Amino acid sequence: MRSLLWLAVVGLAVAEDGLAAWLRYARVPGASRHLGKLPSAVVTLNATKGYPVHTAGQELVDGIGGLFGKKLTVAKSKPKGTTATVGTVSAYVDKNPSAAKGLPDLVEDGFYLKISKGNVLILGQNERGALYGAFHYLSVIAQGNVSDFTLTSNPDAPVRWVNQWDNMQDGGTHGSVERGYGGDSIFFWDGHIREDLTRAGQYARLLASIGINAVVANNVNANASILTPENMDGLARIADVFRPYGVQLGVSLNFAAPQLLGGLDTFDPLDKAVVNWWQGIADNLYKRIPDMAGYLVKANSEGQPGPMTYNRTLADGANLFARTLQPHGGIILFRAFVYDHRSLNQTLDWKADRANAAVDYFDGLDDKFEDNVVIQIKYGPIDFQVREPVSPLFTHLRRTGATVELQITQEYLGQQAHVVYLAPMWKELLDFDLRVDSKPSTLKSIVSGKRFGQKLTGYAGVVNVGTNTTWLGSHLAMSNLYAYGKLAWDPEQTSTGILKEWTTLTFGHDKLVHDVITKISMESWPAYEDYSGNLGIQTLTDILLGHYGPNPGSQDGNPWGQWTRADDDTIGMDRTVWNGTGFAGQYPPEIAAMYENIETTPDNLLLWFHHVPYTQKLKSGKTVIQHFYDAHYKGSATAQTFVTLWEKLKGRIDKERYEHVLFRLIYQAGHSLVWRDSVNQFYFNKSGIPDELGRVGNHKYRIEAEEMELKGYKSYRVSPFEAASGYHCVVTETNSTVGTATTKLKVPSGKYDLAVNYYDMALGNSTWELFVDRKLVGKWKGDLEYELGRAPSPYIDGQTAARKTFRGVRVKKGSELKVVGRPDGLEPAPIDYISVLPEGTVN
Ligand code: GCV
Repeated sequence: MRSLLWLAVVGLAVAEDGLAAWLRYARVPGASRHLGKLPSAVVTLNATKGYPVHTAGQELVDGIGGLFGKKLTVAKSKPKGTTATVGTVSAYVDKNPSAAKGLPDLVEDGFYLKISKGNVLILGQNERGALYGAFHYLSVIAQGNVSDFTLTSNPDAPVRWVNQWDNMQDGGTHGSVERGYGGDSIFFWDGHIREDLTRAGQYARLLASIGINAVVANNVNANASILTPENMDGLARIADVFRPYGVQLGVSLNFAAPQLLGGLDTFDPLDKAVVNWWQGIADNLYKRIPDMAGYLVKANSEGQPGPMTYNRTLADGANLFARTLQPHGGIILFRAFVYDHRSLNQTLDWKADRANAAVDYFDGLDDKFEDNVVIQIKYGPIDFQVREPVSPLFTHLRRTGATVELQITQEYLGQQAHVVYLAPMWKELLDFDLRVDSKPSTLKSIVSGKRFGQKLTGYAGVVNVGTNTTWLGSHLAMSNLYAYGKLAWDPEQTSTGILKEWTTLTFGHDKLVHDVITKISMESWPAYEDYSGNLGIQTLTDILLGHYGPNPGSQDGNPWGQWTRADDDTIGMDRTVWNGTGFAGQYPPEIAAMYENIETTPDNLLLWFHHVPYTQKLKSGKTVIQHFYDAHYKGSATAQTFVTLWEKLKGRIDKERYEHVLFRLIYQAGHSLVWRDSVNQFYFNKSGIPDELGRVGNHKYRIEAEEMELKGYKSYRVSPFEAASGYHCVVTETNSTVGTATTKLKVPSGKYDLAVNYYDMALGNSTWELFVDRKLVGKWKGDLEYELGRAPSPYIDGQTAARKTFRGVRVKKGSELKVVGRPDGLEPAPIDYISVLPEGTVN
């Protein structure tokens, strides 16, 4: 009876809503065969409740209990039988002085594992390292490996932080988590720190299991009110729930806080009153949180205040905070994402270039920063695009340490409504050799501190989890968070190796499950690049609104500097030194020379560095425009296969997660076609150059809604034009009129897949019904704004365009096809077109 109860508890603990992510501790196949190779008791050295060694002991008990059904006891000293001993090296050596010689050198947070005949020794350089070791051991046995081994594992870099862009209250510029697609903030609510921080503690647990040592909880676009005494108390509560996992808290600051909150008439970083004010803040924070990690600061960028407001340098700004942190041992991550969108003029200045900004602003400052300043640099010079060259700023900081900022939340990369496994992209960036002084200088060697010898370097990942039980809004997106932690610990790990581990821990051991997830994941970034933006032109998303759907025209003609400079004949940014913005010259000479020359620039960055005619030939022999057309067809075709691949897993994983992922993959498949058609139509109209294969603009299976017989519906011209097939859709005549669009089918009798392209705006939940010969084929609701976490939009555009497909519908020649749309709120049940596709065809 007791074991039944135990199983029930384990079963509940691993309810497959995603909350446990990769820490499910689900029963290992054939678990009972391995019991003899596992410890029978846990011994925790130097374990104080609320600190990592104590947590490690608990995790070992829970983990081995869940994975193998073996119930362990916890002891302070060695009981009889096999044991798992966990603690710091120093605590171990205190008890066993003679063992010291045999132990390896560990760096901060490193761990040592020795598994022998059921006895497990887990030692950390510090308490956090001991917990990392315990998680590592549990991960290994969860993957079914119970054999003996010894391992010394040290992190590649000391800074392994995550940033949350959580606003203090809902209704910030982009909701409660800026660029977050997994629900509200787990930390803040209504201007305060949440009372219930259970999820924050669970988040810390996940992060600790992948080696992350600090979380900045509030948005870099910081609200000064984070520093009120009440909110500082709240921050201390967050630090309290992080501490058992060895995760430290960091805080984002608003540079103007002395004025906004402190009542001073200035925030000049060299003003004595300002310095004193910030010192008071640091002292007050550390009084409450003695182990606080430090600060994160975004200054003089996108409207944020900073030192340049007072003609001070960025170093003056960073050092102000650094000095106030020094007595407390904190560090400051100072962001290099500095640019002035008010000064960028595309029309008047051919040489204007946002990409130049970071190196320009940091020029000459390398030796001006205090030792506890780290410069946090986005991987590319613009903004988390689907493909960017590595930021050249990494090569300009040799004395000051740098962290590379990666984005786990898929702001420009499908917002978790599209599956995009990012590890392959990050690996490419980390492996890129920047050839400083003509010597090997991979990005990973720079951010590990090995190349230039700085002490404080590493990784910062923008994660933006929310209250959704899936954390990020999508089960598959969690492989990105897992991979981020793994690469920050050891960038030599492979994308497929990491994925394999994650899949086993998240979905189990079934080979087919592994094959399918590997294939989908490994094809996902190339596919997304293919159907969004090619040849280094950037993501081609709507950069003025949600950064989600296609809108190539939005890139140009504004001061945001993500320009493509596309006109009727040519496209691309000329970033050469000889004729362009000079950006290529910011790299060390070998790399500069490669990018300066069109012949040696890789095709995938051609339009990043060069302005060329659409007819420019690539190394593949194709023209730029034909490559665009082909890539968009290829990428969207790949996205269709994700659905059929996933469907093979029906019954092989739990229904809850199977359905959740399937829903998203079907949506992605439809939206990839929206991307394909919008981008292709846009460049076809601009260039006037037809697709050699005659696909663009020719959709033989399509019936345009505006050409059907309309009752209660009217034709509506869509903007941007390319977001609608035939540039038009239909909308109901009023907000309360039911619309019908009817047509007689001309196709031969048979079975068809019927696909309806419609728009799901965030203004209501319209419903649609599809009939063939008055028989209901199916109905659906426009509620994607609730079903998907992606940025909602109130417009009929590429963000809201979606597709609903009904497979295998029998129709006759002459059948009546009818869609009935019922508007809701301000959403007028818009329909773009209906495709009548021979079964299995996607178009
Ligand atoms: C937090 C981009 C994003 C902004 C973000 C900014 C940054 O511009 O769209 O939401 O602001 O980067 O990284 O600071």
